[in-house]
Amino acid sequence: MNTIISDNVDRSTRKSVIFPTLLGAIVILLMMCMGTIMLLNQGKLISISDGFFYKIMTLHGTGMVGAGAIAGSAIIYYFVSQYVRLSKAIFMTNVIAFLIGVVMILIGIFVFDFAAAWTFLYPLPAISGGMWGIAGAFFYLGGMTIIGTGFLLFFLDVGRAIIKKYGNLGNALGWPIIFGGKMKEELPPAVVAATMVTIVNTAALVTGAAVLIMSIINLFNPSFTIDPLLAKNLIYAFGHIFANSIIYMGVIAVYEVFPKYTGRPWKTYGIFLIAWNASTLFTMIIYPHHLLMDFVMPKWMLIIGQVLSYANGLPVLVVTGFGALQIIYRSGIKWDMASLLFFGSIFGWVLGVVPAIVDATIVINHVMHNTKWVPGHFHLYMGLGACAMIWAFMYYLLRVEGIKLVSYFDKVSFWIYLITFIGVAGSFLYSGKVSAPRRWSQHFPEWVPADQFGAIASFGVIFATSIFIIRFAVSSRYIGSNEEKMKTKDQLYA
Ligand code: HEM
Ligand SMILES: [Cu+2]
Repeated sequence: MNTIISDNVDRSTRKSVIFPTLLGAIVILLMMCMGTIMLLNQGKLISISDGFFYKIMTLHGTGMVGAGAIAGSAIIYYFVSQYVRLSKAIFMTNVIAFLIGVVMILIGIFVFDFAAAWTFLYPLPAISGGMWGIAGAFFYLGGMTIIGTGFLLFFLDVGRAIIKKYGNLGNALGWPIIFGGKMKEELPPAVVAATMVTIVNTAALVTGAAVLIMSIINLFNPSFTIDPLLAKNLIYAFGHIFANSIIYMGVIAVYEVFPKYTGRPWKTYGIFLIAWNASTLFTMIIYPHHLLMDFVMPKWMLIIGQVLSYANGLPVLVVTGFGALQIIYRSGIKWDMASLLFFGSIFGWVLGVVPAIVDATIVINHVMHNTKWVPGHFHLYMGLGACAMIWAFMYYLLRVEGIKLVSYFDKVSFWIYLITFIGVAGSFLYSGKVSAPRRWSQHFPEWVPADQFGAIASFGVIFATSIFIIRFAVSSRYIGSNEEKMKTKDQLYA
């Protein structure tokens, strides 16, 4: 059987998403290698200096989130362009800013030894105890500022385009429908999700820019100081929101693609819209769950942080999970790489939310928060959720061009990815359970077996990811090509 999958995206848009998607994917793969080096070191299978561990930890944390977001911006640009007019120039400006920022960050880390982690917690960048100088901190913080500015431009443009068509962001979040009215324009789920991401990320990026710039000024003029608690609040508001938004960017693709595979529409209805509105608000106000250990924080903020964390992603997760099941159930869906990966990504997202909810409980958090339990839960939903959505998007881009992808190799890679990623994240959760702290380059002997297990599993993740990327890279030259080439494509994987 051969279902024809197609969409209304024009050729120029198709072509322009190839580079950022591939760039994001390759950076993720390289960062996975950094992760493996860290695990091998924690597992005493290799030995690197502590300084080097913290450098690659800084790079891994920063790089993963940045790369996920740049690929996410391609997903937004690709699908949302069908409904509103986005600026290609601004989309590409963001990609260029990203590249410049990455180079600066690499210089900061590898030339000038910056290793304060992605959290760049004030005043650590300026006071490193001789580990790195002002130059390292400047290149790192400056690179982050440039990347953030690029993303801010991109989201401002998405917001502008949405407002132009829908009048205001409230309409694009479906308020008229929620309050029982009707809308003139059709409101596809992709636009609702893009609006949510635009709102939360604009807030995140402005917050991030503020604290980055204050930190940079502090580097050169130490008499200019910031309240450290305020700085921490700003940093975590920025980091929590921006990292979380990646999955909501990926979900846009889920909403667009399943209807094509099943021939059933994904509609926006009251509860769906309420869920997205709730997650918009929650995502922005629950970041204090990162500060539960800061006893000087106002208690009400911590309570909001805890209580709403339970509910944070849940509304969107529920409507997305149920929506997907409803659409797929008895639809005769054809399982190819794109549909498998999209379905797997929802599964991974659900799986990752469970340990997150456990951690968001204050009593448990006091015990668990600085353990590897925390990276454990976010590796589950970032790796199996957000990244799987990116891999799915790559396969979808090929599929929609009619490139046949029935290779056994790809499907085996899917299962390897799923199982070994559960292995990596599971090893983190287990380490957390046996009280291994997070961010320790050296582990006690009791913790070592789990690290070794995770390290071995990570080779499977790297292998499978390489297959996904090679497949996309090799076939991507056919994306946006003309009819004639399409014919040769059919022969390619027939
Ligand atoms: C093969 C896959 C991966 C491996 C082996 C890996 C390994 C690691 C290790 C060993 C750590 C340090 C844990 C500790 O605190 O002791 C870490 C931290 C982290 N990883 Fe991964 N990782 C992988 C994939 C990912 C993915 C897909 C993402 C996100 C898209 C990600 C994001 C992060 C972040 C944000 C941190 C926190 C860094 C920090 O604490 O400053 N990782 N990873
Ligand atoms: Cu958070």
